[in-house]
Amino acid sequence: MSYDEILTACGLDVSSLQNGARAVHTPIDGSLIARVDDNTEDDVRAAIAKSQAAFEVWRKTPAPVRGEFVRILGEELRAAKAELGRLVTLECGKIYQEGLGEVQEMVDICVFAAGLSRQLDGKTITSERPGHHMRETWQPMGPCGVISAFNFPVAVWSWNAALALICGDPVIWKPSEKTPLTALACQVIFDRALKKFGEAPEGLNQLILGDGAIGNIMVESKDVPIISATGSTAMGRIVGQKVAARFGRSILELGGNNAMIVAPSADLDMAVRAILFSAVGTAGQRCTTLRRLIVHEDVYEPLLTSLKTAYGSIKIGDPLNEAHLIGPLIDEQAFVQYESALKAAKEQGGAVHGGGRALQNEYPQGRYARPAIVEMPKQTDVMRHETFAPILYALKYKTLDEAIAAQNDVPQGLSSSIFTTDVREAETFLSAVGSDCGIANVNIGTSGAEIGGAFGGEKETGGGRESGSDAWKGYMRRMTSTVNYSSELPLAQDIKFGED
Ligand code: UN1
Repeated sequence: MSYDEILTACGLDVSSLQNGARAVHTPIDGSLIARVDDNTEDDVRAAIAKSQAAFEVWRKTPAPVRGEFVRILGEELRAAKAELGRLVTLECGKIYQEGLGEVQEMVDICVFAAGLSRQLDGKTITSERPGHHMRETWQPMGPCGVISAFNFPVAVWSWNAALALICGDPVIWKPSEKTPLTALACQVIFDRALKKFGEAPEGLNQLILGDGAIGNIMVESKDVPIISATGSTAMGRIVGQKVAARFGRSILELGGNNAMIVAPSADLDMAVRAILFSAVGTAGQRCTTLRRLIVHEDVYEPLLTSLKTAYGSIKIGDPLNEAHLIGPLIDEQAFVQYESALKAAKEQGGAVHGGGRALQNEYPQGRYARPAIVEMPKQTDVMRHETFAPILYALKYKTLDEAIAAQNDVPQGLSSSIFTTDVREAETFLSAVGSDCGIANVNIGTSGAEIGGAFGGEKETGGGRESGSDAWKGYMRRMTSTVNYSSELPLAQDIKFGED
C-alpha cells in the first residue's frame, strides 16, 4: 500500500491535505505525507463555545444512551482496526502489531465505557438525623480538553473520550502536532458513529490542531473544566499549574522512568521476553517503557548474557513490515536526545552494549536507533531522566530493600515490576514499603497495561488516572445530598439554633 492509500483507506481526502502550513512527515523514511492547517485562536474559542452548547444537550441525555453512542463508536473502531492501525504506524512509526494493539485498546475502552454507562453509581449514606437520608451522585462536568502525545496518538484520546462522553462531557482534542493525521482519521470514524447513532448535539468531539499555544487557550479557559494532558513532565508542570490557577481539574499522565527488579528466584526466560517487549517495544517510546533493570547479583551475569543475545537478533526496520520489531524514533530531535543520553551514561561510568544509528543508508531521513543496554556502576543522574528511546540501564543489587530503594529513587512514578517466584518478595514489592508507582506488576513487564485498571502514576508522573477502575470519577462532579423527609428540622451535630 502506498502512503496515500493508507491515508485514503482511513477516509482522509489526500487532495485536501496538500496545502496546509504544517508539514507532516512519516518517521519511516522522513518523507512528506501531508500538509495540514493549524487552527487559529478564534477557532479554539469557537470550539469551546460549541462544546458548551453540546454540553447543554448531552448532560440531559441519559447515561446509557450516551453509552450506546460509545458502543457504536467502538464498533466503528473495530471495523477500522486494520486501516487505522496502519495509519498509526505510518504517522508515529510504531510497528504494525503495536498499531493494531493501540486500536484494540480503543475498542476495549469503548466496550468498558458502554457497560459503565449503566453503573455511574454513588453511595447512599446513613444520616445522623432522624427522617433524613444522604446520598452521593455523580454529575457531568462540562467540556473535557484532551491533550495527547505522539506515541499513543489515538488510544489516549479514546481513553479520555469514551469516559468523558458517557459521563456527559463533550470533548475538545488537541493531538500532538506530530500526529494530526491519525486524529483527523479518528474524527472521521467518530462522525460515522454519530450518523449511525442518530440525534446528538453537534461538537461532541472537536479537534483542534496546532502547537502548545493552541492548546493553551483551552488550558486557560474556565469554560473547559477538565483538562486531561498526556506528555512530558515539563508540559504537565505548566498545564497543571495553569489549570489549578483557575480551579479547574487536571488529569495528568506525564513522564515515566520505569524499573524492573529481577530477583534470584525469577524465571529468567520469562524475564528476558518481558524485558525485550518492555524495553525495546515502540522503540522505547512508551511512557511505560522499561528503562531501568535492577538485577540481583546472583542472576545478573546469566540474565545480561541472554539479554544481549536477544538484543542482537532483534530486527530493526520499516515498521509496516511485520518482520521488524523496532521502527524509527519519531524525529531527529528524539535521536539527538538518545545519543546524548548514551554519551552521558558513558561519562557517568556506564558500559554501553549496542546503540548507534541503524539503516542510515536505506533511510537517510529516518532515525532508526539501535537498542542499547548500559551497565551502570550505580544509579546516576542520567538514569533519573526519561529519555524516549530504547536505552535500558542495568544495575546490580544485593538485598531487596536496596533494590526497592533504587527503583523508587527517581522523580517519576508510573510503572514498575518485579520478577520473582518468592511470594514474600512479591508481596513486599506490592506493599506500603514497596514500589511507589501507580502501576506495580509481578512477573510481567512494565508496559502494555490493560484498560481495565486505572492507568497513571505518582510524583512527576502527575497523579492522574485514566481508563479503567473508577477513573470515570475524574470526569464527573460529586454531589452530596441530604434529604429531609420528616416534618422537623434537626441540625447536624445536634446544634440548637434559636430554639427553646
Ligand atoms: C503511554 O505510553 O502514554 O501500558 C501509554 C501501556 C499502554 C499505554 C501506554 N497501554 O504501555
